[in-house]
Amino acid sequence: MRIALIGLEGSGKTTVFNAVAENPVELPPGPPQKETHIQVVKIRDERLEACRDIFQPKKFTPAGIEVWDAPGLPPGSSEADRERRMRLLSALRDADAYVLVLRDFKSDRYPYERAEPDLDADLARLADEMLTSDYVICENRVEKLRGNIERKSRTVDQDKLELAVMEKCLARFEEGRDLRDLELDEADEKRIKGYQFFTRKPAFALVNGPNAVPEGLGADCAIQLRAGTSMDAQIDAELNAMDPEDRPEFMEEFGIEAPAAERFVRDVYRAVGLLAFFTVGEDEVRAWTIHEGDTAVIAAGKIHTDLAKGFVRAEVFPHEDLLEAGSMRDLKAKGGIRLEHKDYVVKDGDIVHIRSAL
Ligand SMILES: Nc1nc2c(ncn2[C@@H]2O[C@H](COP(=O)(O)OP(=O)(O)OP(=O)(O)O)[C@@H](O)[C@H]2O)c(=O)[nH]1
Ligand SMILES: [Mg+2]
Repeated sequence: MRIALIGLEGSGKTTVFNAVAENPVELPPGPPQKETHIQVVKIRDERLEACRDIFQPKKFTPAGIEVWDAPGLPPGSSEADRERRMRLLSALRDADAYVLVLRDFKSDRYPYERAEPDLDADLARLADEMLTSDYVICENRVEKLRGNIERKSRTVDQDKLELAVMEKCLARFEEGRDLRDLELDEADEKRIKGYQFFTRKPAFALVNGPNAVPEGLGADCAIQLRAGTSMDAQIDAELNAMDPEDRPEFMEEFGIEAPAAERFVRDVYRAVGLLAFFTVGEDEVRAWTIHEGDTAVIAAGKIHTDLAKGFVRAEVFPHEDLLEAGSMRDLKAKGGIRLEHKDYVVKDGDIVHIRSAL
C-alpha cells in the first residue's frame, strides 16, 4: 500500500512525514524540495504482538504502509509552474491512495503567496489539479482511440471497447466530477487501470495545524474525499524525534493520545477500507494488508502467487480464539480451526493458513 502526501508548497508535508516516519529527514532550508522521500511506516498492532508472545518466532513482521513525501505543487500560473505541477503529479500516479495535506498554520519561514491559511481554497486547488490532470490524460486517449477506430487499426475491436469506457470517464470530467463512484464492471475497470486516474482512488484531507477538521470541509470540492483528519504535525514531529522514554511526559503535556504514526495508519486504514490478517508459526508471525471484502484466495495471493494458483482450502480462526486457547494445540483440540473455501471473505484479525496444491 503506497500512500502519497500531496499538497501545495510549504503545506507541511515533510513535517507530516517526519511525524510518522521511523527515520525523520532534514527539512530543506527553503523551496523547492527536490527529491521524494519514501519510507515504510510499520504498523503497531497489539493483536499481532500478542500472537508473537505465543509463538516466540524467529521473525516478526508487522504490516507496513509506504509513505511518499513529494515536493509541493507550486501555486503560480506561469508556464514553468504549470509544467512543474504536471511533472510532479505524474510521478504520483502510481500511489494507491492520497493524503491531501492542507496548511492550517502561519509560518514566516516560508514564502507563501498568502500568509493566512485557507483550507477550502487550498483543497479546491488540489482537487482541481488532480481532476484536470486526469481530464487531460483521458481526453488525449479518447482522441487517439477515435483516430484508431476511424483508420480501422488492427486493434479496432479492443479500441471500441476502451473508447466506450473512456467516454464515460470523459463525460464525468467535462461536468467537473470525479470517477470515484462511477460504476464499471471488472473488464472495464481493467481497461482504465493503466491510466492510474487520481480520481478513481481513495483520497482524504489532512488538516495540518492545531485545529480539528472544520465541519463540511470538502463538501463541495470536485473530488469526493473519503474522510478528513487533523494533525499538529510540528508537535508530532518533535515527539517522534524524541527518545522514547521522554515521550509519555510530552504526550501528557500536549494531550496527545497516541503517536502520530499510529493515528495516521488508523486513518489510512479507515479511509481506504483496509484490514489486516495474520499468518503465525515458529518461523514467522506476520501481518498482511488487504481490502475489506477481499476473499481467501486474494489473501493467499498476497502471501505468494503460487498459494493463490494452487489454493485448496484456508484454515481460518479469529486471533482472539488463539489467545484464549493459549496454544495451537489447545485450539485444535477444541475444534477451533475452520476450513474455508476460496470465496470466504477474510475478516480483520483473522489468522489464516493456506493449504495449497503447489
Ligand atoms: N506552526 C506550524 N508550522 C509548521 C507545521 N508544519 C510545518 N510547518 C512549517 O512550515 C514550513 C514548511 O514545512 P514543510 O514540512 O517543509 O512543508 P512541505 O509541504 O514539505 O514543503 P515543500 O516540500 O517545499 O512543498 C516549515 O517552516 C515548517 O516548520 C505545523 O503543523 N505548524
Ligand atoms: Mg517537503
